[in-house]
Amino acid sequence: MLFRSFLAVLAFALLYSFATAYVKAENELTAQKSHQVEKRAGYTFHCVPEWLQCTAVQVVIRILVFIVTDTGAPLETDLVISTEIESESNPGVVLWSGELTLHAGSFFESSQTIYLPGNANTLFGIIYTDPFSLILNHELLGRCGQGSGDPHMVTFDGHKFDFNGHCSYVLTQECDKDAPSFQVTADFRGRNPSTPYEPPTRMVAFNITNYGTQVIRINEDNSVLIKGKAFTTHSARIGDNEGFVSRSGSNVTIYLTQPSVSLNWNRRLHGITIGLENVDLFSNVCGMLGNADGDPNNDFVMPDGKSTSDVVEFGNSWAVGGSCP
Ligand SMILES: [Ca+2]
Repeated sequence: MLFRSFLAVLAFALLYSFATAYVKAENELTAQKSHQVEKRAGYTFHCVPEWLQCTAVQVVIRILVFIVTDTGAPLETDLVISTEIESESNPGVVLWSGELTLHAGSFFESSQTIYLPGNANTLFGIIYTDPFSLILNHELLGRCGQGSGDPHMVTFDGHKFDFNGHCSYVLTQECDKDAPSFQVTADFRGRNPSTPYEPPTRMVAFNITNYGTQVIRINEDNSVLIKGKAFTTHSARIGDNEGFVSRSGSNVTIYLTQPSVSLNWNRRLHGITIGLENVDLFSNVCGMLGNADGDPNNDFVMPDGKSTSDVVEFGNSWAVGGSCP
């Protein structure tokens, strides 16, 4: 009797966990505002790009494909979907084409990671699939800003400029100046160590803060502090669920969960890319990497809200107080 009860509880638990997982997937779909649903050939089809991440030379888009059959039964045969991603900035230009395969027996499947050439800043993916016709006309899911060398900066909206300051500067932050939920600052120093405050300069160290508290520090020697403590392993979590840090050679990769921001630092190139991976951040960030509203012509906004066309005035306006020699 006890054993039968146990079996019943186990069966219920399994059923419940399955139902929960399924509902969760549906909720995740609902949470994504960018998908459209097509119903063809007995299927309800969801195509949900999950996140976008940039590096200096390429864009990575991972696409999650969900499929729900009318009967609620899993797929009986493999389903191959032809997909193209088109540039919105250059309509008609196919950036990527390939096939996504949904395997028989699955309800939904996390799928393809796609590497696109070029820079994410002007890239809007439009995904067409066949045989489902137009499935998706999605918004850009992430924006990437970057700086490298002495330093050549590219804002989240693709505006390029050079700035040879020698202080610490706000690269990006939530626009609330008193207590931004996140802020990334960079220390700029001269390429010649004997004249650290003379151009040409480059980025050498970073602070990432959360509501004013330092979460990550990348030092000039590429050592990393997580909440003030030295990070000596290959990878580590930040707090309970605040993100992670990993290191490989001269690269440091950081991912913050709240808000969804990624950073890739390459000390050898003195290059950093910052990815805003949540559309809620678009138009809600400030700093040297601009406002991420999609318009490259309005990025030179200073902390007081005024615009300027002078790159020196713009850069200097984002200097961290007390950081200049
Ligand atoms: Ca802009």
